[in-house]
Amino acid sequence: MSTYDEPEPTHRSESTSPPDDAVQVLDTDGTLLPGAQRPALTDQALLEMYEELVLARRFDERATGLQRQGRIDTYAPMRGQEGSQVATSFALDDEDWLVPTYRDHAAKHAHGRSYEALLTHLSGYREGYAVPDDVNALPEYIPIGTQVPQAMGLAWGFTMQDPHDRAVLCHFGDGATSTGDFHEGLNFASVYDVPTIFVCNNNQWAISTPFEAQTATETIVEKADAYGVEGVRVDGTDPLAVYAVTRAAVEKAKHPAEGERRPTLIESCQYRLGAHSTADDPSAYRSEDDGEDWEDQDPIERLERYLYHEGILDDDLADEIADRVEDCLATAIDRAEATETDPTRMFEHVYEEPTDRLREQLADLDGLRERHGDDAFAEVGE
Ligand SMILES: Cc1ncc(C[n+]2csc(CCOP(=O)(O)OP(=O)(O)O)c2C)c(N)n1
Repeated sequence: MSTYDEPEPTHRSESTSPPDDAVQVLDTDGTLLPGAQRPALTDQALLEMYEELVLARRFDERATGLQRQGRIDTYAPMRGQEGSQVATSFALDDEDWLVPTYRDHAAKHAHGRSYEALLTHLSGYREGYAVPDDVNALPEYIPIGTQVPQAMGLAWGFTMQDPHDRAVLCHFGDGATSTGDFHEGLNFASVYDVPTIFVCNNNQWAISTPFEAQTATETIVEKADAYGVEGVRVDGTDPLAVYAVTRAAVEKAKHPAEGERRPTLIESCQYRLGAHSTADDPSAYRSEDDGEDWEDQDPIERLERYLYHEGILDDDLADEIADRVEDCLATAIDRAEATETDPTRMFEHVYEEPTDRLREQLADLDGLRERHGDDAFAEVGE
């Protein structure tokens, strides 16, 4: 006999927006909040951040469309989360490393990956997963939480090199904080004082599991205390606030003051406005009014209003940016779709020396290609 009662499914998360204790710089109307300061970003840098956000939103729309047409594989949308992604990458220096998840398209692009490369890997081409020589970003992680100790290990490795002033920033979701990897990564980083910035993009849902069912604590950030690292809770829909707290964490990771610990845990509070992925139907597990208090928290509109208030952006410039964004994405899609590769490359780099099994599979594929020609494979893909 079971003594365990299945919990009733929760159809509404209890999140409110913005949380009272989260760091904010901008009000939703785009004005600076009392006592808040504009971070040390030039007008030009702010415009670049804005363009990056507009690009991210359009990439999301275009990628969703491409997936619906069968032109790319399953896609994880980021609507509502772009502000946090772009701002954390803006806070990194080029030599710092980004360790992203499957939802961090904008974070990767803002740290230097091209949208063409991102589309290439979303189309299944191995080339899109390669870590380029000139961009310090790892490919996306699909297993939840595994990147946390790995990012920490990368950062720990840097401390053993000379010079070692490089930080590693690692993204993960609220669901990842329920994995052992999250706790091991934080603990190790703290004990060995490793230059890592752990960013939990708390979008309130881990597919159908709401935040309240994920943890019995009120917040994620309070877990930082258990590991003796600094914890900061920030409004993830306020790009300037996210930039400010992340930049401070990056500085501390690389140049800690006397007695200061290098790692930081940032809880970036936001809401997943769309589906978990293009294979998900959120109406199956969350009510229509869930997250409605997040709806006027659009990170792009928030920064846009600020830039208009400050006279940094006007309609002409906004139109110019919108046109540039369309051109950039059209070119990225054309180039990604023109990718050609040899399918046998999927057998390379699995092991240093291919196993007998892999050799057999490669020989099978060669045989099929000889008998049927490559066009037969293209037809299967259509
Ligand atoms: C180790 C592991 N367990 C389960 C899954 C299946 N899975 C894919 S996404 C997901 C939810 C992740 O939620 P969260 O960490 O909050 O990130 P989000 O997708 O909301 O950004 C799960 C359980 C997985 N990918 N890896």
